[in-house]
Amino acid sequence: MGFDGEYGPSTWEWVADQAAAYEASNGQQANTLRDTGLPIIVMTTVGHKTGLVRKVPLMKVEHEGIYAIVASKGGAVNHPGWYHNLLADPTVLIQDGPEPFETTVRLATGGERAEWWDRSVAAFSPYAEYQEKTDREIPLFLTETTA
Ligand code: F42
Repeated sequence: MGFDGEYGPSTWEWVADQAAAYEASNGQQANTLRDTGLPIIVMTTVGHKTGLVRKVPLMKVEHEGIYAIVASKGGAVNHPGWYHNLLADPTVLIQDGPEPFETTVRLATGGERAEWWDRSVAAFSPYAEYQEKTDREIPLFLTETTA
């Protein structure tokens, strides 16, 4: 199926709406988190149970061409569904502007995770509150360097 399979919109309407508006405008609109002015990206994964194409807006945390993908889900008790998709298949599309690019992601651990967690909180301070809210360690993936 891959990324050209059937699209499965988020069950959170505001999220599905943001992904749709971002894509329809080539990243020119709906590219911040509500009125915070903070930039977002859109990640595309393939549902590991359904095979559906899933589009996931995320806060933009980028450094030297590498993006952090923070599975915060607002500090929810469980990881977001897309976390399991990434474990099953680390190949994703990342859209940060007009054109998505394909890359793979890997879980960050140890010192590298700590460095990127600080970078993520600097970009979006609520991540720190989310981590306070939940006992799970919020997973942080990194994209491989873009080719
Ligand atoms: N979420 C974050 O975790 N981090 C962020 O930085 C972030 C920023 C952000 C900015 C703007 C915005 O609009 C949303 C933002 N979100 C952020 C929310 C994010 O886009 C996701 O909505 C959120 O992380 C929850 O992801 P989720 O995959 O749990 O989505 C739920 C709501 C959902 O749609 N679930 C689907 C459903 O039908 O219930 C299934 C999704 C899925 O991928 N299912 C898999 C499949 O096979 O199809 C199976 C997954 C499994 O559980 O095994």
